[in-house]
Amino acid sequence: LLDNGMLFPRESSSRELKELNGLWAFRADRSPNRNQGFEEAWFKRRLEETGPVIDMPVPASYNDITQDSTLRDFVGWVWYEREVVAPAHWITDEGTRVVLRVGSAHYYSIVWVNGVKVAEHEGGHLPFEAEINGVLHEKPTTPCRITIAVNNTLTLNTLPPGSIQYMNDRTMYPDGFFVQNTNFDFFNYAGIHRPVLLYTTPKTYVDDITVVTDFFDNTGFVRYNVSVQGASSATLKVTLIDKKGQCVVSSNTPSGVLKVTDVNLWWPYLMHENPGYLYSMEVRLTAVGGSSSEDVYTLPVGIRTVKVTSTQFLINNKPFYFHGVNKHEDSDFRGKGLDWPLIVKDFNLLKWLGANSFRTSHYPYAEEILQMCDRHGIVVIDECPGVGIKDIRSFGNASLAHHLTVMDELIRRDKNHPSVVMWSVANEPAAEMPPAELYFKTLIKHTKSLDPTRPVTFVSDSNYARDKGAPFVDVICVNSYFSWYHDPGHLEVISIQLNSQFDNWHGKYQKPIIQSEYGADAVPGVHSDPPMMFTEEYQKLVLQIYHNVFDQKRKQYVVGELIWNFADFMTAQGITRVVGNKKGIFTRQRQPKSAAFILKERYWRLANETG
Ligand code: BDP
Repeated sequence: LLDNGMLFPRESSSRELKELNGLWAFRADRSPNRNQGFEEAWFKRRLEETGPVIDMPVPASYNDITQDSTLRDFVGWVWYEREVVAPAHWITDEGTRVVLRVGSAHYYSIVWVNGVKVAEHEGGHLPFEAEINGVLHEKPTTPCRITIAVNNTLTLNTLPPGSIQYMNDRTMYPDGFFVQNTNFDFFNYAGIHRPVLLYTTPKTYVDDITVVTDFFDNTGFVRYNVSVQGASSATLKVTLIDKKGQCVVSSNTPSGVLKVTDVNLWWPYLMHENPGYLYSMEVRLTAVGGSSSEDVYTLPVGIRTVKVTSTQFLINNKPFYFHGVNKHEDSDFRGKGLDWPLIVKDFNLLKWLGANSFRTSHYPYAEEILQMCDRHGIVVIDECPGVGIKDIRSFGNASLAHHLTVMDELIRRDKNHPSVVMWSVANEPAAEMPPAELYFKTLIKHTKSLDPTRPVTFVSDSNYARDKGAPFVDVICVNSYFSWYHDPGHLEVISIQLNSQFDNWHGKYQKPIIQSEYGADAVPGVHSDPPMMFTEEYQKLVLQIYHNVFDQKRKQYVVGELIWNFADFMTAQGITRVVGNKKGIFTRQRQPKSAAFILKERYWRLANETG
């Protein structure tokens, strides 16, 4: 198990923060074995001293920044570097702990500070950090050099998995030719995708906080646990503050239960006139002994419950119906890089649409996005990067061990977000393969042991009768593309096939069902009547026919519908993708296709009917 916390870095009276976003020096290691950077120890000197560099924005994927297709499609190590001058007192003050944090970098990262390795991390969608006091320059005026090497290679044991295929026929392929194969349908964008920053804490500090909430009548309960690192003895004060800034309850113990009278519950968007209510939990820690220092960390807390019955998904004991979307972190130029204008635009579009939820298909999104969900009451199914687990070798022990670690890291980061109501451990794995049974049994049991309070699912596209993972999930999530991947062009099959799908799954498992994906590609501006595949009319009709069936089944046990996809997104090049996947109801530039208006009308109607 992981031995330290991963609290979102926040400024406070005891913590400072310095963002390192902006331009970094950059070079892809194009040597045949992609190993020149290590052989020549590029981290030991300034990057521009070891070869040519270009400007690279952070955060951003590097793929779409230049005009060079070989960089867009690059596989291997790329090197980032920048210098920073830390405030002098960070270095001179004995009591200050300086931490370097990378929000995420895809896929494998190694970090050096002043030539000394400080961190190594596998996995492209979760943060990692290192305490760097020991390697900061002693002279406060000297800049400190940060080097980050990132490798996007995916193998059978990475998450998501992939494989490298060498083409050795020299009559067909140039020397050294290889391709990165993947089993997922989005571009394998790479680079430093989320903010890099330095922050400080005192040497005795709040390392982690866990909250679990409940309520009874008008009283809310916040069960909390604070873990502290540093001095062996410290005193602690925990205060819960409401939106008006009033202290509602406080305590002096590192763990306990805070009782909140006249509680304001956290409600989803459109289910309540005041959605997304957050309290602030201020933790004030005072180290006792030698240098008595204070650390202050404030965590937003939403008080709500989640429960699942055989036919319902309950939030605060009220039936919740997911009318929402699947998304991607994806946009022009930035690829998967965190971008505030895009994030805020997307939230405005979600609200315009009347969407109350989304799934983080197919990997954990930036924590900044979850914070927005908390504040706006957008409900989240939090998915790990377990997408494309199709090869039987990706069900082996090495893969499973890494998958368990990813769940550790995901839950450590996201456990306190009220918006997160369910974990999804995978998308469309080959769940009918024999090893899938033990794999999912182990994975879901592990997830539940890390967080006993939230339901767990994985998203299935396999046959209800042969799916070996479904017995272990709390909610059945099914993807289907009737009249698209099956019976293309035959809209008349949708009703019967969708009804059978629901009857079969619920008949077998007696669990609530979410239609976790459905949809059709539409090239914006392409029209035909009668409708044909790839036109806006066809996309609209597919949705409408699905909706008619949802309307019958949601009175029984269907608890949600998530369109595939919120917006068009980039994929690998291939014969079924016209510059990316076009199943968005918005274009990649976030303009509506005809289907968006159908969905908007429906979601607002559902909001009025179901709350
Ligand atoms: C589903 C996948 C999703 C794809 C979608 C599609 O879960 O990632 O993008 O199909 O093909 O099977 O559009």
